[in-house]
Amino acid sequence: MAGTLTEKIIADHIVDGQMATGEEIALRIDQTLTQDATGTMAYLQFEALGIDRVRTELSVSYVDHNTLQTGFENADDHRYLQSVAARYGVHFSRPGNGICHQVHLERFGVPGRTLLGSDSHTPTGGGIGMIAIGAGGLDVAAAMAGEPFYLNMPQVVAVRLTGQLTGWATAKDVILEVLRRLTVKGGVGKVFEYFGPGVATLSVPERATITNMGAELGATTSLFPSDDRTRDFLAAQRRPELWTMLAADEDARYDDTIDIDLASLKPMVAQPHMPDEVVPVREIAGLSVDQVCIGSCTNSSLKDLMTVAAILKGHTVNPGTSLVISPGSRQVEEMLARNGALADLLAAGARVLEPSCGPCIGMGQSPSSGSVSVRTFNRNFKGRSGTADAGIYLVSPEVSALAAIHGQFVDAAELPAPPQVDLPSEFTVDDSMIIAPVADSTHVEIVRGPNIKPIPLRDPLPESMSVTVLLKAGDNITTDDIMPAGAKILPLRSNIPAISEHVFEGLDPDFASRAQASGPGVVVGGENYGQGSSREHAALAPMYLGVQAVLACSFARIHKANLVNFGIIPLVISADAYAQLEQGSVLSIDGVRASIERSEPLAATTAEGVAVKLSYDLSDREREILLAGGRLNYIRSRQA
Ligand code: MIC
Ligand code: SF4
Repeated sequence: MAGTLTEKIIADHIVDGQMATGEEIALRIDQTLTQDATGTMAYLQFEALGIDRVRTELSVSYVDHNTLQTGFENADDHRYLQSVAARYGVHFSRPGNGICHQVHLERFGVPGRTLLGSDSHTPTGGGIGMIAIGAGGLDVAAAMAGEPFYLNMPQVVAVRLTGQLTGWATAKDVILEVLRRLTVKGGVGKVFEYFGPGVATLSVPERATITNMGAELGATTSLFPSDDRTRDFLAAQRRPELWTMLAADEDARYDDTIDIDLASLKPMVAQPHMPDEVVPVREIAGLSVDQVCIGSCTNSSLKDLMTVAAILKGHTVNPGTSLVISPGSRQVEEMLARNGALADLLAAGARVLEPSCGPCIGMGQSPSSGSVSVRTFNRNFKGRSGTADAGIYLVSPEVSALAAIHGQFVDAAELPAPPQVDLPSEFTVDDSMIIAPVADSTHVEIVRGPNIKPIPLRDPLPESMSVTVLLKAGDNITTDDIMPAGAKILPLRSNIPAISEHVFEGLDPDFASRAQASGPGVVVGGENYGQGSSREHAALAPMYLGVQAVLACSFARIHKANLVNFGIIPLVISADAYAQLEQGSVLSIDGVRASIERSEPLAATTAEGVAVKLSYDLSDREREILLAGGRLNYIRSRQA
């Protein structure tokens, strides 16, 4: 039967279930990646599984998020990660070596393989023709232990690219255009497969920009075929033997098709505070810009930064604007240094940071009060930058370089085409900052600093519940809303009691104390609850505070899986029920266990006697996990 590329790679890896849309399937995972902000929990959970060595083809632990060391915590966590990697057979990419997704693409990605990463932008690997999926740390720990990854068979949407980008339009504008059309919830339950004659006009790093930011659609993943451009990329990275030609069959059937004529695209911008608030840059030309940040896993490749250097060459950054650049990897930075582009960036007045996530996750460089910050990143959620009242605008590196020079948004349509940069056919390959595991590692001692606290566990699901609505939130609540990040809170990622004090802090500073005072509770949300990152702390910390269930109109994929993993029931309510529930309402839910056992809907009754129907969309396996009180309990009970 003719197949999409997605179906072909899934068919190669499926170990359970049927490839029917919406059905739960289990996939064999070839590669995993973790980063430091989610990795400490992932490895603590891996340790709890009691396996002697990872069972994947390749597992890599990156340190790229928590790189500001304002106290001992992050440095201690890095030491833990390095030692636990050495102990269990995991490659360790040292701090300073770059952002996980950029480095993984350069050094480890292989067309046709599956990659599971404890970071929502893992689909970056789709740029090289992988099925690369973001998940919570516990799912990644289980994959390292050789367990399959479970997901619902997604719909496959074709994105047909024709024509060629012209002028100042870039790969970033392709994905901004998709976001403009589909919104931040338009991709839930879908894989976006790019094809058509326009594909060959895009290099692998450009493709990776598109698959990376496909995460903002809520998509399961996005991917490109593996073709001659992929072969060139792997050859430039001195890994030519890993290339294979991969594409969908000519007559593959897709669930939907989107057409994009690359030649028609103009520079776009996502305005505050959502990645789908997209308009042409022209519409806001002249708006004054206080800060420009270039980097992140979306736009920090050698081509991106060489283009920025070529645009900035001979200019000085506008006096009213601060320009910050964080290269994607040490490879990128070293090549910029050797070819002179770094000197051009410095001469123009750029503040160059180490290769890491940096300002993208609020790890430094928070903008000034009420300011406009223009970024090449992928998320502009309110407050994520560390400045609650700043407005974050997402654009291409080219548009951001113009903003840095002029101190305002510039409509590039009026300007001559941007400088074209020549990329070398061979990249500087030096893996000395990646520590490969050794064969006999049983003697390796794992180093744990005082910041690392045990993982809290939940009891098995109770028979009935009396719960208070702790918070009523709106649509598109992000995991940054639930569990904020930033330089002050991220160092607490391996300390659940401490980090839980910050749950929902930006929306409601009293949430944590109220939750602890009120006993068992629930959170009410609208559509697309939990969009954004993969951080399982957005489930673990609420669990620690006594949250038993989330009642929402719909859920984002990764967060829903994280809720189940930590024993919080993701319950679906109607818009009417949403309207009836208020903060402070007390609900009684009877027969919880029995109903979940029988796969029947639940009902809650308010103190006023109003009945609210609570449904759910959970596989048999997920129901068992909930009954056990979470996935760690579930795995342990099965092992016993
Ligand atoms: C993000 O971009 O929000 C992060 C930080 O990379 C997260 C992971 C995390 O919270 O550690 C993600 O995207 O999954
Ligand atoms: Fe890091 Fe930002 Fe990419 Fe998340 S989105 S992995 S914080 S660079």
